[in-house]
Amino acid sequence: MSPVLPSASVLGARAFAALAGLNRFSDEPGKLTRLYLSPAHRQAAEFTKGAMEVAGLTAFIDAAGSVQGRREGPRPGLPAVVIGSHIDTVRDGGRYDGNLGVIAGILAAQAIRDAGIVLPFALEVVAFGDEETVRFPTSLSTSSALAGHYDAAWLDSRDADGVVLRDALVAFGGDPAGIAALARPPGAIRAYLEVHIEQGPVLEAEGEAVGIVTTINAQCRARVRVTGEAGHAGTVPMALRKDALTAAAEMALALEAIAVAHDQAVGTVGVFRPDPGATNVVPGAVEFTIDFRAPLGETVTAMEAAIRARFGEIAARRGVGLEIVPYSREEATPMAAELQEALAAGIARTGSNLSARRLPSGAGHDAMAMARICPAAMLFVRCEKGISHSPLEAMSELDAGIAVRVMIETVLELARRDGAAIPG
Ligand code: HGY
Ligand code: MN
Ligand code: MN
Repeated sequence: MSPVLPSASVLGARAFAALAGLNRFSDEPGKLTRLYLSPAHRQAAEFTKGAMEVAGLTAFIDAAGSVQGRREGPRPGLPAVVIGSHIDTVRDGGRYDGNLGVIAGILAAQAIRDAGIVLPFALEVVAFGDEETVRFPTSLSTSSALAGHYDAAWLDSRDADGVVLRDALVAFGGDPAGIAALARPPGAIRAYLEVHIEQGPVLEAEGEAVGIVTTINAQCRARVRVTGEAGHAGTVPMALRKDALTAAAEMALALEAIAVAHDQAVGTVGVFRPDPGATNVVPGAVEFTIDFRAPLGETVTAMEAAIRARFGEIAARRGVGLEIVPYSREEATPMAAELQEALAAGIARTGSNLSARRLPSGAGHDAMAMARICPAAMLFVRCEKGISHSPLEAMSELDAGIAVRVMIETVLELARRDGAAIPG
């Protein structure tokens, strides 16, 4: 007899109820801002640990601040299928980016346990804590810890208030010295799966609830510092100014032009901090960030060369200093073909009206870090107008339930492929 599994509508209601609980925790009242190692992150991690335990997982908050939950297979220590995503958010972010994937994993684990299904592997759910890389200049640091690619220099990085990551981690209850031990040995993870809103318009435009990610675009992020000469806004003649802000503004427009000129590329200046930031002072310095991406790694490399050339020319012409410090570089990451097929089978078992639409991801994900040590794949879920990294991020309860059900069916598909006798 086929396993008794909850319907997509039941799973959707459970998902939205759990998200309502999780999204109570924010560092900014009235907005959803949950930065890595913040008080809200700690509260969210505790909530997530509790939800994992209710789902039958043995859970703990690890040395880097991720929440890990695990249920053993027929005997302890077997390789695991890991379902993961992140519970940190951008500032004033959406309710579903990352959070949905963690809740989906927990609900899938719970439904498989409730159906009395014995999987031929361990099942894990992981809630990473530093996917957005908003607070510290790191790059997927908590999933990199599991992948054995944690850069120890990240521990000495500082946030905008000068707080050192190492100190914030200790205050959070983490353990800098315990991070290296989080690295999983080769073969310990059979597959990494992630559910995530698409954060783009394709699925909605095509009337598809879910889709399968083929590859994740390459990306690079850097901090840029422009140094000119502060001066009195009323007395320094225009011809004598070394205005750091107008130089930085010209560089921001140059980044935009470089992105437009490269195939399917994007370029963004998201942080822009003039110093001293006073109405009547010619800015002496500006710190800003650049984020540029493209489907191919070589395109990102070409963009970086163009950025250095154009920014250097602008700085020389305007007589200002320039420092470009890259802090995050992720290569284009293809998703495992075997797992894409398992997701397609999971979609087919979930609903005949669903299709296995393939599409690339312009957004970065923890799956990029996990793909370094195991096969990884992602299920995209439709979101309204493709809006994300915004409080306007929205999706339907039923689509959330469909995604959870697809994740359940995909895990069962992998179990069957590994020899488990699961009817259906
Ligand atoms: O920026 C990104 O691509 C991801 O949302 N952190
Ligand atoms: Mn995300
Ligand atoms: Mn995001």
